[in-house]
Amino acid sequence: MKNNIKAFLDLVKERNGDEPEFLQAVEEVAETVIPYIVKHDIYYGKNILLRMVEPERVITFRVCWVDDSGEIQVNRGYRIQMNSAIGPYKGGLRFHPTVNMSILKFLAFEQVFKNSLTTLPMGGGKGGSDFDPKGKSDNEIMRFCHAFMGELFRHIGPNTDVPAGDIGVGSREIGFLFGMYKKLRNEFTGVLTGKGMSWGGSLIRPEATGYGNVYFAEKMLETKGDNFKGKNVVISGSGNVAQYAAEKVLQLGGRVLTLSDSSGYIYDEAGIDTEKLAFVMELKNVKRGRISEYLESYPNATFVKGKTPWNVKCDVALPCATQNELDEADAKALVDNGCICVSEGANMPSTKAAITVFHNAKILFAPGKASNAGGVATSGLEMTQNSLRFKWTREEVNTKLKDIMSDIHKSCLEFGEDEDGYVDYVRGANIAGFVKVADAMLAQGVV
Ligand code: NDP
Ligand code: 2IT
Repeated sequence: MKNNIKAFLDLVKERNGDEPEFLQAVEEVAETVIPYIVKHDIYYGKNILLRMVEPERVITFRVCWVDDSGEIQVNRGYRIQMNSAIGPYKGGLRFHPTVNMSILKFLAFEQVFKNSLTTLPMGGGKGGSDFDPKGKSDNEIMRFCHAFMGELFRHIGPNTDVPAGDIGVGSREIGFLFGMYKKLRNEFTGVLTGKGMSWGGSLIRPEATGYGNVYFAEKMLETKGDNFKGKNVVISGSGNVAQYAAEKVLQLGGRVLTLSDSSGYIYDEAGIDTEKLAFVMELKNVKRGRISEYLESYPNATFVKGKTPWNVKCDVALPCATQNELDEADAKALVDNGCICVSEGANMPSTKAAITVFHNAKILFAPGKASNAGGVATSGLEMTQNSLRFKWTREEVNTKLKDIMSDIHKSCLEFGEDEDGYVDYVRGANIAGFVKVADAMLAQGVV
């Protein structure tokens, strides 16, 4: 078995040697899925995983725009159309200076498995740009988004590829992107998700990733007869996912102790309650400020510059910022401090060594492709509502989201339960995600 995995990974490395994040994501999948393939004749010998690591299509393009001082700026745009076996390509757009081929291929690859887990008919894709939205005016953001869509519109469509938000792309950016798509195509369609409520958006989509992550964590705690009541929760990030994860934790009776951004984290021993969270939402979403400014209103909190919050003692940890933000030493600190549950809101926030620490300590650990799937699942529900030309209520969407998170949890148990009863959610999510896509690929032949 080890040889099979090694031979496969050697080949993938040979072809993608300069893409460390992509290789990291592939390695995690290969180690859990190849043993399953070897045991199942219908998948064995068909090079299915090898087909799945090769994007169906990669698009890169130039994005030129004029900044407020009149200078011409040049950025790079991307869309990775990874796998369309079970539905149109679907996945977010990330605008961040660190965006490159490796980051987007890892995200697109994860998205294929995640979307398969949602039970909805969505293939996997991801895109974005190395554009840095920080410090840009609204007009600059608009000009960039319009320029970006000026090329992307050729490659997407409601039945082809449906982008959405990710880091640096929220409702403001989706609005500008949608406006340009509509102008160029002269049609009003559900080509993007995360749209505003008056022009095709779905209720609960803004909340969905954070809420879904907490619903998933709740399901994990339930397997131990436990829940969020009175739990101390450490959260990283302070963007879309972190904010709504915090909101749901508070609603379920937990205490939120930390939030962060790329400058450091705030620790509020008294707890970040509903009022303080409303302040954070205003600070981050409207004023577009830094999390350290929390102290100007709540001086009893502390700001720890340049650090992640994993040394803060907690019961539950929700990494909701970015990839590889939680390493082996952080994982050891969490376990030593009594943390019983880690549920990833971000994509691949835990390093491979960190996951090994969680598994060895036999604590509850959910990989992002399962626990953060609520966002894209609700995007799928937005697509359904667009096709129906209809709008569901908050309660209807929220109930569907909860049911989907519960179904994903069940799929993880089906494929991830060890003999001693411990659930390896990584194995469970990878195999459950793989099976549906692989079956579709087999049915469709070598294309
Ligand atoms: P936002 O842009 O709203 O927020 C991102 C947050 O993470 C900010 O607080 C940001 O801080 C922080 N962050 C970003 N990059 C880094 C970094 N390199 N180091 C430390 N902190 C960083 O994005 P989202 O909340 O939407 O996304 C967060 C994570 O969740 C990502 O991994 C994304 O892929 C994942 N995700 C998002 C979904 C969605 O629906 N939005 C769905 C599923 C997963 P700063 O402001 O300083 O950059
Ligand atoms: O990583 C993700 O799942 C997202 N950024 C959301 C994708 C989507 O299409 O809603």
